[in-house]
Amino acid sequence: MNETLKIAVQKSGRLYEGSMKLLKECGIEVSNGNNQLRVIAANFPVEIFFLRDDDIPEYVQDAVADIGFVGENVVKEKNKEVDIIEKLGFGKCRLSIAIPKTGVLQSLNDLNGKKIATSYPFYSFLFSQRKNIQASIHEISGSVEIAPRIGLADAICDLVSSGSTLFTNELKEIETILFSESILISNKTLTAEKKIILESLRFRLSAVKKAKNNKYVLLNAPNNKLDTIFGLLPGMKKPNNSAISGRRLEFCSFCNKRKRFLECD
Ligand code: PRT
Ligand code: ZN
Repeated sequence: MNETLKIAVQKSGRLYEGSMKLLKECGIEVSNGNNQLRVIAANFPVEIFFLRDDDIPEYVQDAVADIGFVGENVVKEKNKEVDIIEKLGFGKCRLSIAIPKTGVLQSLNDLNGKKIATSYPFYSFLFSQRKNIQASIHEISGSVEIAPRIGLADAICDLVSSGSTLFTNELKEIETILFSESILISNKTLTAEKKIILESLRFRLSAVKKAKNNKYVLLNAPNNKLDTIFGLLPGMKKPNNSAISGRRLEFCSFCNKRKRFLECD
């Protein structure tokens, strides 16, 4: 039987573009999913399911999808039975505790007996237990940053990336409880055939990662300077050195096309 690997990605939102770009960089051709729940790749045995990010861990746990691209923050909060495979390098942010810039609260210890508003109640609770803070956790689904100003809570626990939302709302970060980025998660009981497809996808992902960390530098230089240049370039291996001495290319000054090789003087 020819199986396909079902990949869950965010339908719209901050992770959608990064997920689709990564699939494209892996050479997987899919249409962009506008108003579709599911698309099948043209050239690789995968199908993409477009879902709300909050639902992805559960769908992967329940094998509605085999794997998913989702924020580590969501995976930690939902606490489902999935395997965390690898980090994907986009959607970076941090989950932090923040308090009003001016006010009586100064540090984590001042949160005892206080209210923390968050969309991450499970992870915030775990953190407060670990730090032995007796705070009450108040779950809200959006606009967490306004909670202290409207008197709903004394502090917040929310995602931060640039920090401008906190700044605009006169809040300051006092503790980061999780550094997060998009990760690849997998169902725990993939068939042997699906595991092979996943391995092949992971091979492509690692090639994309390697390519992002490397640059291809092409330069012409005099022979007597090559050792100095090799010493300066932090390449993976010694750069390739092709001799071009004795010949040079001539380009047409009108169309810029290569005309011929000339012998150097
Ligand atoms: O509709 P759906 O449920 O799928 O999407 P969503 O609205 O729940 O999620 P979305 O698209 O906002 O975020 C998806 C994922 O992006 C999150 O789960 C994180 O993994 C990641 N991510 C990265 C962020 C941010 N950066 C981020 N800055 N998610 C949210 N924010 C918000 C944050 O909540 C706060 O309101 O941006 C604001 C802070 O940003 P700065 O730049 O002002 O600090
Ligand atoms: Zn969501």
